[in-house]
Amino acid sequence: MTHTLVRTETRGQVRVITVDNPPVNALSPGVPEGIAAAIDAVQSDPAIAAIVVTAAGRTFVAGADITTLEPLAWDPNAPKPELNSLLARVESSTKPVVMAIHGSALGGGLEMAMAAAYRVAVAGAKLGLPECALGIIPGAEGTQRLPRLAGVEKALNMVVTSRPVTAADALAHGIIDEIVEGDLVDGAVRFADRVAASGGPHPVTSARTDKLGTPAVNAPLFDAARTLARKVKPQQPAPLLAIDAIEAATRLPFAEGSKRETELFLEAVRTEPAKALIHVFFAERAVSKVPDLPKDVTPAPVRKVGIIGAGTMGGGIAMACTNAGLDVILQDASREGLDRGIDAIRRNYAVSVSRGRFTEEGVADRMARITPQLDLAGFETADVIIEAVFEDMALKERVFADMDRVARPGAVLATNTSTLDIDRIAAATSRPGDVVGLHFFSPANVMRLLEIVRGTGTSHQTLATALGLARTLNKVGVVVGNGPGFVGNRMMFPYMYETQYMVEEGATPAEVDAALTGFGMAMGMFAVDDMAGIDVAIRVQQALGHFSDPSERRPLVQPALVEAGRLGQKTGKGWYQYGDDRKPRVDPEVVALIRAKANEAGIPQRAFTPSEIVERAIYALINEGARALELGLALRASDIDTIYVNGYGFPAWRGGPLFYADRVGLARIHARVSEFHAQFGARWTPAPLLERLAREGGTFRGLDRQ
Ligand code: 3H9
Repeated sequence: MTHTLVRTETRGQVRVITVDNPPVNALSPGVPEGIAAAIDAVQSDPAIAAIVVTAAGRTFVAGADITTLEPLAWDPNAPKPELNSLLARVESSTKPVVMAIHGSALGGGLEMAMAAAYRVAVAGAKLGLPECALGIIPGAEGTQRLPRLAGVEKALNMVVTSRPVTAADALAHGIIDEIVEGDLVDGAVRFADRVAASGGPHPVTSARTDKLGTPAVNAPLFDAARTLARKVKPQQPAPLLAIDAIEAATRLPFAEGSKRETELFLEAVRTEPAKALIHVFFAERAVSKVPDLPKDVTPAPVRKVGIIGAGTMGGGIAMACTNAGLDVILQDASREGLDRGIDAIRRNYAVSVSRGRFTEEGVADRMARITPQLDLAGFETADVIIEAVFEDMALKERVFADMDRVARPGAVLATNTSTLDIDRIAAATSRPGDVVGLHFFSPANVMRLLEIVRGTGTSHQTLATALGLARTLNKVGVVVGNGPGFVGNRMMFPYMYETQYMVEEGATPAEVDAALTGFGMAMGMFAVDDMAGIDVAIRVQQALGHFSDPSERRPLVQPALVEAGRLGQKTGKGWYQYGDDRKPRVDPEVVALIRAKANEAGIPQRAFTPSEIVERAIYALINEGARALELGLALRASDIDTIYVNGYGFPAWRGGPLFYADRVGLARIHARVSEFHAQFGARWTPAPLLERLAREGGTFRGLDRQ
């Protein structure tokens, strides 16, 4: 039986058109045609006075179908999804059309809704034009209709930030006409009856000009929007192109403005950031698909989480859980540790309240759902227990033996280790099937990445529940294998060492960091090292067994900084010095220390260009990523991209390290890695997978699609 994408029913004198294209009612082929046909069907039907368009399932139409937009990014001859004729039908309907919105009306979904005479929504609905987050611009007349409904300033803000607005905000700005209490379709039909009875005339969005302002009023708005776009999304053309399209709405008649929008849309979709951001969109959604996980294994419900260890990680995880509405038992063996942990949580929440992110009541509710305690009483009621104690195998083994003793059968037993062997930890229990790694990233309540480490014995059920928990916590859970450093840290260390070697060869930390942030990294490597703690980095590299071969080159300055008590931000000094504002400042003492160490070791000094810095740092990351992929530590190349974009500040608009490598060209990357290999020796041995793909003219993306 074929699925009907668009169905209709009649309620009194109202024809209700329901889009039913799970999961998010995207405007996939067949949907626009179905809606248009359903509208056409009643144009001359005297029994129908109005039309309601709504959607089945969890959301209104969440946009054009991105799978049909992706080919456009890669192939200039691919056809643009055609939505304009649907919009014309909606707008020119002889019967007033009321769009009934729940869930999200995004992109093409909102664009279709804005073509109607009226829009109503439930209070929880979200409305937005998030196209710039995909590196494109609204391409179905959204840049022309939104300023007509909401005014230029609001339209600019919504499009440049890509952030959806609430129904209340949409009502206040004229984007919707009413918020419906109770059943949405009932309310929409009542609204439709009312407007039909009024006899019209009904509003025609494209004909409106009352909110389009004047050139004098608009000029500073466009200036401000362009400044904001350059600041928040430097190196991305889409926001600026979207602003141009909105400006066209204010200067040109509707039809010409729409034509200009199409030109700008096609320009945006063919850029590198569009390719990369669309890749990232699908990559983030692919992570939940684990090929060998049977479909009938579904996540067990998680309501209560026990956390062992109230340090920075334990506290952050507790906040992530309570923010998601879960109950938390937070245990620490020492009264002092527990008090410090709870204090830190309180302080963090106070900052959130002062920034208006949470209300006092919201925080009180969150705190009330955290039970601090010194023992494991009540842990038998937890669905998941997460260990977040010091990175010490003997200690973790003891903690897991305790967890095994108290946990109810079937509870997930998780470790937050970033370095240790999950199988050894699991062996301390009588139920290795229930054990999994949940590697949160600091601060755990903020960072979206969660590495889900699958041990040899981890059961399908445990894995499914871990993936479900990641979703509950609004995190991107990526399943990785149990190898030293898993995927993220395994790749980060070669990258970090290379930045330090360049500094020893004549660059400065500030030069290296500037080159990396210029490339688009959220932070430079030295600033990251200072933030995480230089002593911590050294402990992790020891735990990973790096430099066990005494003939290997090893960083010289990092240990000297630790010896000098320069541990990073926490001591006010590390690779940089820090004032109260926690901003890194160049410290001549460190530069002198670096030169002294290099001199002692007889390392010749020279100048570096930013592009050389980027190549040495980022290609080290790519080469190790290829190795991790080949070893099966990641399920797909795009999982590695997802890890780096969500956990390590890699620019999403470059798609992640392996996507970026594809775009540079693997032959070129391989050639450069081989040069570094000849120059620097074994640490630059090209990964066999990189070598093979370069030879065969393949790509990481192609590998994922096989
Ligand atoms: C646009 O409209 C362009 C127009 O201006 C111009 C055209 C000419 N298309 O996120 P989830 C899939 S651009 C195709 O996990 P949630 C997604 O891949 C579009 N597929 O759900 C996933 O598939 P799978 C502007 C889509 O409940 C599944 O749906 N719109 C689309 O956490 C579930 O997704 C946007 O940018 C799509 N548009 O969140 C909105 N959307 O199950 C993008 C989703 O196989 N979407 N899928 O992995 C979202 O932000 C979220 O999906 C949403 C639901 C908030 C709606």
